[in-house]
Amino acid sequence: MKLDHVGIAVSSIAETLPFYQKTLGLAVFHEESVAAQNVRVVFLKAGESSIELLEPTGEGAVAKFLRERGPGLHHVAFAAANLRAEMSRLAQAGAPPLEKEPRPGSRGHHVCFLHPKHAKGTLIELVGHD
Ligand code: CMX
Repeated sequence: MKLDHVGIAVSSIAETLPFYQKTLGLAVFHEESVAAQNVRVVFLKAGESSIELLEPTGEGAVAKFLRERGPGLHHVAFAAANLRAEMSRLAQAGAPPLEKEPRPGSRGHHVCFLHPKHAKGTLIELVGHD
């Protein structure tokens, strides 16, 4: 599986962007609010992959993460050519996704997540590129 993006939880995208844009020299190519997840996200191009900054807009996974663990690495996302097939394969391999069905994510893709307890301590996202 190819790395799709790395998700970083931040309290404020506005306060974080100058570091990624000016200090690291990355360019923003997508911005979106994901209402179902209560987050606003910004994607920056990093070679063939990208960095996703996630800022909470209300209560949810990212707000809780920031409260309990502070800003930083939130998830690692891989591109899946056939998301449903990959979800079945992972469930059979002892790493069942949190979702029974792919759910809508950002940039128009369907996604699923693997709980950190099934992924050696890191939240993993699969992004469907079917
Ligand atoms: N990375 C690593 N560990 C994490 C974590 C993360 N992002 N989020 C929570 N944890 C750890 C907690 O620190 C805690 O660890 P300990 O048990 O050692 O204390 C444990 O996981 C808690 O797990 P939990 O009680 O099952 O549940 P939480 O309420 O903390 O939720 C999770 C965790 C992964 C189930 C939830 O965050 C989730 O459903 N995530 C998927 C959706 C998501 O993250 N959406 C935001 C991104 C949307 C986008 O990219 O568009």
